Amino acid sequence: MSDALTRFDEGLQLILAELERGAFQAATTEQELREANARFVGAQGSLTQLMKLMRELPGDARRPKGQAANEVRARIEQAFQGRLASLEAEALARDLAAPFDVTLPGRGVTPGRLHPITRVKHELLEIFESLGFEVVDGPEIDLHENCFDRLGFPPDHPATDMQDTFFVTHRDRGDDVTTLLRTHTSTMQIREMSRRPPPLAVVSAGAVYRRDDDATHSPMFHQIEGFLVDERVTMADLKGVLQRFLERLYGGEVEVRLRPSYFPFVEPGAEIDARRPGGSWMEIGGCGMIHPVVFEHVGYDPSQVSGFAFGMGIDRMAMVKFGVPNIKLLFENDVRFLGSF
Ligand code: FA5
Repeated sequence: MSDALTRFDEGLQLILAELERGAFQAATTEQELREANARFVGAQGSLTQLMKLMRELPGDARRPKGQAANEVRARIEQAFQGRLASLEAEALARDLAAPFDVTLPGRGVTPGRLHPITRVKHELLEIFESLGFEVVDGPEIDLHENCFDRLGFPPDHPATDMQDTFFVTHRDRGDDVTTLLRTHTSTMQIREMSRRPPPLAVVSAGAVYRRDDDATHSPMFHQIEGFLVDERVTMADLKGVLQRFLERLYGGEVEVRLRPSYFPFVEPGAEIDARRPGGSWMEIGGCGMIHPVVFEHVGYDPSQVSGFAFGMGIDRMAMVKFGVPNIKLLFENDVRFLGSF
């Protein structure tokens, strides 16, 4: 018998003996078990080393010895898998047997919720709905005509200046039409009145955009617009609706003051101020009787119909309601802040 053959046989016997002696049973962790396995079949393992002797075996012995080695390899694998399964079972049994403290605080799920602006917006819309107004929605990108021209803004009005408006496309740049991010929700007056005949009572809320930026002005903010058109509508109707609206919003007595002001699309026009008992006057938005020129631009007969319109800032109302000092806090999306409402 060749020397290599003897060493090969003895090597296999040694490995089998080690297995018999419980080479894997001694391992008490998966890490130890894997180390023990590597001592047989790892790169430097005893079986791996033994296989290198194959080349030196006599030709007719290679096949049976290769088979014998493969059987040993299979036994190693079987013993390894067996011990791995029992280690896992032991770990599970330990976990289940460990005392379980039902008084430990649970891992809470944090539910999402609507943004404070969205909540105030819904509240405002619901109040107007209860007063008989229909709720509609409109686009934030609109035509220059709907935002300015058809509302009676003269072509050189400062609000149409690049200073105040974000333009999307511009005739001056060679585009077909001038489109912009709406600077107010009054676009909805033109859109809705052009679509259908009077009478109508409509309210619409959403985001508007201006080149404004300080503690009480954000480049993106929210407005709610309302308008009512019928025969013989008066300023008294306007004030009555605003009065009712504010009483419901603040849940009690509110004084409403209309302070003369100018907007191209109303005549007369006014700022809306409100005051709760003992409080100070707060400016809420603008309002007025819809200008005859607006009626002409939407195809209504100004001698037949009259109407009122109002537009209010939602963010300012939310700031007052929630005591938020800076409008930017509302839009920074910091959940530590938003989660506190
Ligand atoms: C208008 O936008 C008119 N469209 C309102 C109107 C409608 C008048 C219908 C007459 C008839 P004004 O620019 O004042 O008006 O804005 C209305 C309200 O939006 C303001 O009172 C204020 O509360 C809010 N607002 C205006 N600019 C900002 C801003 N940058 N950030 C937050 N709120 C703003």
